[in-house]
Amino acid sequence: WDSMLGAKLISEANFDAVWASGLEISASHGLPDANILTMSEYLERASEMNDASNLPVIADCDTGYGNVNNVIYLVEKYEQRGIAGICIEDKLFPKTNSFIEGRQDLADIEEFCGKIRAIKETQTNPDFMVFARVEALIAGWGMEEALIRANAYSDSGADAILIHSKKKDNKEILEFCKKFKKRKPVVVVPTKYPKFHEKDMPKYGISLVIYANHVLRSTIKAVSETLKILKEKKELSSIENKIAPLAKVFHLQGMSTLKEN
Ligand code: SPV
Ligand code: MG
Repeated sequence: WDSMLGAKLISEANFDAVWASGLEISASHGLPDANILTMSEYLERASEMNDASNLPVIADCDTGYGNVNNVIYLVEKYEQRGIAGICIEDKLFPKTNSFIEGRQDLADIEEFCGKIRAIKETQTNPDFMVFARVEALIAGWGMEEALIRANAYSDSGADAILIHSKKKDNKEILEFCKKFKKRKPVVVVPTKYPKFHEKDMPKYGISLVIYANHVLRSTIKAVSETLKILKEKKELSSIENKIAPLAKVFHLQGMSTLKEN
């Protein structure tokens, strides 16, 4: 899926920010979400999203692509390209997507805190944000571990805590929020627990929701359906009302400005 068109549509739909998803960027290259791509490749896409929309871009930076020195370099580069904030997760490089079954090794707490402190010391724009993502629940290390980490990352200067869960309901997220006591804004990614309604989130201290893969998944389905119809050589007119009109394409391309010029 296209980063520039995607960001334009997100902007048109009046969202507050664009999530430069590691999963989506990897998938758009036909590659697993496992740091097969390099930092520069992820940055290139995040940067395209930033250029194409008037929204802040929050970039998924996985584990920071290495140790604290990689993270320092990353912050310099992402800030230079105007990215509004980054999210780093407490796993080991190379990470794998949180929903892949099997072992998910977690970073040493102190080392991860060092990365957060380094980001805060390196950033030159005071508004540049770092979300620290806690993977303890994903890795099966339990609630206590998740809270120890969320508190340590908060103490190290994280602007928000992203708590990730792969449970089918929101129970562990709610337990986390209650015990975390709104120490920092909480960010959630309700891919696996879609019944948790946004209107019920603020009272638990949840300030931001990331719809991490819904655009990619809807694109895959829509494109596959169109291709099926084309391949079956049904009448072309049968898809005409299912796809965007060319006028929409011209609009996204800025054709009217071109004509005016
Ligand atoms: C992403 O969009 O790449 C994320 C969210 O990190 S998740 O896929 O749920 O890990
Ligand atoms: Mg990711």
